[in-house]
Amino acid sequence: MTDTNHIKHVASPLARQTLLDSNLTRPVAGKKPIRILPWLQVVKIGGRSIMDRGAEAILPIVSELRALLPEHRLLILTGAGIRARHLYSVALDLGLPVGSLAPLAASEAGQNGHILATLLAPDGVSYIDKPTVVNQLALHLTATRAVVASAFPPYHNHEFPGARLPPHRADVGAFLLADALGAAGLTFVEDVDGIYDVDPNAPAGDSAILMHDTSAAELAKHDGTLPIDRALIEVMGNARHIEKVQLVNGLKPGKLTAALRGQHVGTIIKTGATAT
Ligand code: GWN
Ligand code: ATP
Repeated sequence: MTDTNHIKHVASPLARQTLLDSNLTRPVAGKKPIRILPWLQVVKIGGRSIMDRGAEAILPIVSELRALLPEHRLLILTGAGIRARHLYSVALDLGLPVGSLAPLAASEAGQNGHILATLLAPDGVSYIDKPTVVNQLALHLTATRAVVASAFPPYHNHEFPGARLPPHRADVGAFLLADALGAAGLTFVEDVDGIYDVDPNAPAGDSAILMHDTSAAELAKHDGTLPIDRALIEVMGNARHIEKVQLVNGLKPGKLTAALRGQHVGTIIKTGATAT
């Protein structure tokens, strides 16, 4: 009889509390999470800014990634690009909800990943699907130096309905993964030298000023356009491990390599995570 009671009443410090009261949950949930893959470098390759440009932009990046393999173990994530934007316009015209748009766009990020992985296949690099990223990344990165996956997060029908376009896109997905894994770093590879005060490719972009350093808090106050998903700003503000990310120009050979070697060659964005 006593035994049955023990089994039914599993001892847990959270058993009798509401999980919404942070004063009660803090003693249990306040601990910093462990770093699952502290040696991992995550690299997000822009869909529109790199992959859509074809051979001219992709082949130099492939050479650079290939040369980096002896130095780093990489999770290479790809964004969606122009095909997703076309999908958005067709689907919006038809009145599809945001939860239907999210997986359509995500699949385009996956297609870019397949392209990149195919080019890196002779170096032992393969595309791995999301369940494999979640369950077997350590196994794969013990067998080989790098893998490629889709950067898009799998929100699908759970995508937040506040806007018609999915707010959680490839940049957010890449950051969420890197932070959850406690990776050593995250680098965004795009077609600009970093984040400017205004879009350098806009009509008045000639006088745009490059920000060498910025923070999630500063970007939250920025009114204009940005080369990263807006939702990434809030996600970075609540980061647990990744203290900074760097955005570099993948059209300039050597920038990605320098960034992975810890050099400041683009815009460094400080997140809300602290070292302790
Ligand atoms: O298809 O390229 O993973 O890794 O968000 O879901 O829309 O799926 O709906 O493991 O689960 O197109 O089929 O596709 O890109 O996302 O994948 O080749 O269920 O390996 O089956 O979370 O790859 O795909 O698009 O990433 O981003 O079969 Mo794809 Mo994506 Mo593959 Mo994945 Mo979505 Mo799965 Mo999924 Mo769907
Ligand atoms: P995805 O992976 O989602 O397809 P991406 O990572 O390739 O996207 P884009 O969305 O194309 O990136 O963002 C890069 C573009 O952002 C640049 O080419 C630039 O024109 C534009 N941009 C807008 N505002 C700014 C800004 N303030 N600073 C720098 N670039 C900006």
